[in-house]
Amino acid sequence: MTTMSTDAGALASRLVAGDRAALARVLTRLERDPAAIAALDAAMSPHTGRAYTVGITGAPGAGKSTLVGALLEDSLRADRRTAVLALDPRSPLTHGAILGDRMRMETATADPRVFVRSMTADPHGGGLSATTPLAVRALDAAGWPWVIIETVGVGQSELDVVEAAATTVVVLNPGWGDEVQAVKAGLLEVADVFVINKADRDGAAELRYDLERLLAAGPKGGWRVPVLDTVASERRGTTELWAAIEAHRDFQQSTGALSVRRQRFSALAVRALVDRDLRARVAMALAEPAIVALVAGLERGEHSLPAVCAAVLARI
Ligand SMILES: Nc1nc2c(ncn2[C@@H]2O[C@H](COP(=O)(O)OP(=O)(O)OP(=O)(O)O)[C@@H](O)[C@H]2O)c(=O)[nH]1
Ligand SMILES: [Mg+2]
Repeated sequence: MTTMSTDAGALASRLVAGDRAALARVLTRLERDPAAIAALDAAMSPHTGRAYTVGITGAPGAGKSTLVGALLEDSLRADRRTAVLALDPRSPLTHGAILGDRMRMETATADPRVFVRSMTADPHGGGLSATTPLAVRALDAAGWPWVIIETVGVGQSELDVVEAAATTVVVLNPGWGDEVQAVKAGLLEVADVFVINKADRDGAAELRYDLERLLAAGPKGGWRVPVLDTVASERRGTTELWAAIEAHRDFQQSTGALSVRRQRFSALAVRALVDRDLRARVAMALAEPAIVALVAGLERGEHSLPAVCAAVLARI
């Protein structure tokens, strides 16, 4: 145990000193080695609190990865050091698309000013994974001033990214009749910036009109949510997107909203790990012979369901 935490401490010091290989190893261990998390995070913790996180979310195929690739190219031009966490869905059906994404973004990453890492999203993770907040903290401790998180999907259950990010960018496309419905169903509240990507296609003006009509209801806590057109595949509109993100950051810094967002991120980080830990303990309790027997008794009408649940809860 002592050697393990010393290892973790040494690895974390290298990460803090800017060693990319150490960062990559830490991210792998955070994902795969739950026993190492405590020592790693403790060593990195004093170096966190400076990174600015940007969430990029939107329906599958909206062009999120292309957009992030374009934002990275802009970062290189502007000397803005930027790290990316790209969340992959776990479904094997989309595996081809995942590899495509990884390759598209990782071509930009030979440059030391950018860093790209893929992570697998949990089925329960709200579009993220239990270790995403830990990974964000690692990138923060490693000194990355900008951390972009690309999530999978954007259903009602994939909105955890909103809690993870200081600025949330929602990517929509023209010509999708249900886009504005989705906005009404909750995206309006979560978007700090709207992007109409694939603005080279028909229907961009109509989508903008619909969005602006919905947004006219009033500025969100004093922030006027901008609607930007982009053609990510041609890197059009991405400089303006960076400008909007920076304007939102400045706005939040000046109003104090940023510290509220940082607290929300911390709460998410705690919840994600506690959730995962509880799920593991419940699974362990359900496998215990005494509990298996109680569950069997439930079938025969020997116990009430709440009584069995109470027995499980008493075990964890
Ligand atoms: N016409 C046009 N096509 C685009 C644009 N941006 C991206 N695409 C294309 O849209 C397709 C999907 O792009 P991705 O960047 O993989 O989309 P994504 O949102 O990351 O997709 P998932 O991660 O699978 O949800 C690709 O074929 C892109 O080349 C754009 O501005 N205009
Ligand atoms: Mg993608």
